[in-house]
Amino acid sequence: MKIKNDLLLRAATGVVIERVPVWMMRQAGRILPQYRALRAKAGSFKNVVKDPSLACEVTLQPVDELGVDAAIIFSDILVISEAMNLNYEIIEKKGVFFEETVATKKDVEQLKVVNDLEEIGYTIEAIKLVKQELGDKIPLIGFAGCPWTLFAYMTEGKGSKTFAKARTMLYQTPEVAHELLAMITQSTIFYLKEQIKAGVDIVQIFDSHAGILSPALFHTFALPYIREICEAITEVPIIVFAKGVGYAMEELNSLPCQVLGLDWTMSPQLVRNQIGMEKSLQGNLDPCLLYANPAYIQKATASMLNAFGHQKHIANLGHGLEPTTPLDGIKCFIDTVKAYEYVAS
Ligand code: 1CP
Repeated sequence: MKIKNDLLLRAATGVVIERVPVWMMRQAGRILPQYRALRAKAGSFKNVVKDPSLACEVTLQPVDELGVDAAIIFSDILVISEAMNLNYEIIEKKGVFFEETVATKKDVEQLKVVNDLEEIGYTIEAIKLVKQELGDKIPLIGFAGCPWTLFAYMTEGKGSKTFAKARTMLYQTPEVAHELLAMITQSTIFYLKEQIKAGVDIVQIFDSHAGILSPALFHTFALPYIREICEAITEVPIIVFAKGVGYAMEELNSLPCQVLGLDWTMSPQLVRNQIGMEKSLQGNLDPCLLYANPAYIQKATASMLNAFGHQKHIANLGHGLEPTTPLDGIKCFIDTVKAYEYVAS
C-alpha cells in the first residue's frame, strides 16, 4: 500500500522531501491524559501492552492529537526479555523491576531464544490492528531494544544510573555476557522480522544505555550485535539510536542502516562534517526544552532544523519525552517543524 504521507520513509532513504517529517520518541503513552485514563481502567501498563486493541488505541492517540508524521507501536523493549523467560514488572513511579536476574552461565541456560509468536503475539496483533486503522495515512514504526540495553536490564534487574552490575559482568565473565547478548540478538531479529511481516514500515532500535559503556566495551559488547541486527533487517529502513556515544559516530556510520539518531548532546554540524552525507540523521532537541516558553521553543527548533539542513533529516527529540511535558510545548515543537522555511546557506 502506498502511504500518502511518506515523508518519514523518504527522509530515511534519502529521497528528496518537501518538508522535514517529525515524530517524537515516547510519543505514545506517558504524555497524554487519554493514555493515563486508559491505563487506569486497564489496571496496569502491561495489561495495555498485552491487549492488542488497547495497544492499538494508545498507538493512535498522538496521531490526531499531535499531528505527527508517523505512529510508533505501543509496546516496550522489555517484552523480549519476558519472551526469553525473564519476567519484568513496571512499578508505578519507580520503574522497571525484575524479580530474577541473569548472573551466571546457568542462568543464561534457563533462557530461550524467541522463535515463535507465543510470547510476543500480542504486539504483532496490535501492529496488524494499527495498520488497519491507519490505512495509508502515515507510516508505522516498529521497534526493539538493542542487545546491550536489554542485557543491562536483565542483569541489573532495574533501571540504574551506572548499571554497575551489568558492566562488571562484561569484565568478569565476558564469555557468558557474549552468550546472553547473542541470544538477545537472535530473539530481536526474529521479533523485528515478525513486526515487519505484520506491517511496520520502518524500525528503530534503541540503545538507550550505550553511553554508560567505555568506548572499548561499546566496541566489543554493543556495536557487533547492533551490526548483526542491521545486517539481518533488509526489508525496511532501520534507525539506530545509540544514546551517549557521540565519540562513535564513525563506527556507527559504517553500519548497514539508513538512519542514525542523535541525542541532544551531539552537534548536527559536527556529526555531518565527520560522517558526510550518506546516512540520514534523526533528532535531536533536548526533551526538557519543551518546558520552555513558545518563543524559546520556536527559536531552538528553527536553529536545530537549520543545523541539520532540509534533506536526510527526521525531526525528533534527543531522547524520549518526559512524562510531565506540557502538551502546548509539544505542539509548538511539531507546528514549528511543519511550518519551517529553511534559510539558504
Ligand atoms: O504506563 C506507564 O506509564 C509505564 C511507562 C512505560 C511506557 C509508556 C514503560 C515502562 N514503557 C512504555 C512504552 C514504551 N517504551 C514505548 C512505546 C511507545 C512510546 O512510548 O512512544 C517505547 C518505544 C518504549 C521503549 C523503552 N522502554 C526504552 C527505550 C527508549 C528510551 O526511552 O530510552 C526503554 C529504556 C524502556 C524501558 C522502560 N520501560 C518502562 C520504563 C519506565 C522504562 C525505563 C526504566 C528505567 O530505566 O528506569
